[in-house]
Amino acid sequence: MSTAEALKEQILPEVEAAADLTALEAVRVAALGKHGAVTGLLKTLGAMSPDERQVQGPRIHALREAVTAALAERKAALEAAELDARLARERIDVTLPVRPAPRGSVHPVSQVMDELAEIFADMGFTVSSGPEVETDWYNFTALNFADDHPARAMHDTFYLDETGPDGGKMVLRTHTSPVQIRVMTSQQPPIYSVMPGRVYRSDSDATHTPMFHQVEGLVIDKGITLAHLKWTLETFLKAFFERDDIVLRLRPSYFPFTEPSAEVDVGYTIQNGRRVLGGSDHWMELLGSGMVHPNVIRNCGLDPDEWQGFAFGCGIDRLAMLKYGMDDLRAFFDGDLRWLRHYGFASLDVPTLSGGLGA
Ligand code: 2U9
Repeated sequence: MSTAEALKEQILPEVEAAADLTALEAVRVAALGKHGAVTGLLKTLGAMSPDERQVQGPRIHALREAVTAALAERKAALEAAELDARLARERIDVTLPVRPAPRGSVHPVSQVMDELAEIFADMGFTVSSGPEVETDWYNFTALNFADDHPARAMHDTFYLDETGPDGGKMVLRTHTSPVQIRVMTSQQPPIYSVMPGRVYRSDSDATHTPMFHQVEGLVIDKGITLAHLKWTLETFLKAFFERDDIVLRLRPSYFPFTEPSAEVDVGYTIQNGRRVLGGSDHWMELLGSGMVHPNVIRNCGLDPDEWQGFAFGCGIDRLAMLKYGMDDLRAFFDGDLRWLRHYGFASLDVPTLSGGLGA
């Protein structure tokens, strides 16, 4: 057997046995490197006689090609195996949830705010918001509360020590009505907007908390009447309580900012000892409302002979209690996780009219 054949029988099994790319590189250097066995054999060609070179030349070159080919084949196999191992190691199961299911839940007040915003948005209303610390002017004066008017005492107001930018008193807003003033003084009518938010009154018992949530609505347009007000409230309440048999009754009332003013009662029936909204066997007071007082329209720089409107206000906490059957207002603000887990809503349940609000 020639030296070339002997080397081939030695090197090819070494190539095959190389377990990884580092071992294979060592085999390559030992065979084809500067001082490798095959390289050494190639160097012997120069010292051979022409006849001998004619015989040994093809053998030695064939050896080099066989070793080179075997090295390339083994390298490709090892690289493919390494890639497979890496893919297996770094495999991601895209069907697994990205994070554990959320443990928090949406508070019923937030849920009701989302629901009513959806309903009014479907009716063409925008949603407006404003500051919770207000000046006396926005909270009272612009709304036609005279300085010495007893109606100011109707709201148990939290006054701040600081004075406002206009030099007047600052208050924690007692209703969301100052947002309507801000909207009317910054936007051109027609205005169709609802204002949900926190309000503050110094009052605390089973049915009152010092902070509670209100939604008020405002329409300013031409030719607006009480009929538009009643239709709007009926349409909203039917969608909100998901019942077509909601009946409303307007009773005369008094608010400084509306004239005429009306308390709005909603009819209910008793079923299995529980109050169920709908029908007109019994009545409960649910909202306050009225036609926006001409003085308020004037205070906002508009001509009351040109623009009329209606407004309404309602406690959001009360809406939530009625819809979801909760009986103690104070539980809303206790932060009791058991209560929240029972009454809370899944964070991804976005309420829509088309998707079903109660879903
Ligand atoms: C402007 C003009 C008129 C908003 C209104 C009521 C009647 C009302 C109470 C219901 C229960 C508040 O949460 S509650 O205590 N609200 O009775 N609110 S009309 O009238 C406005 C508001 C702004 C510029």
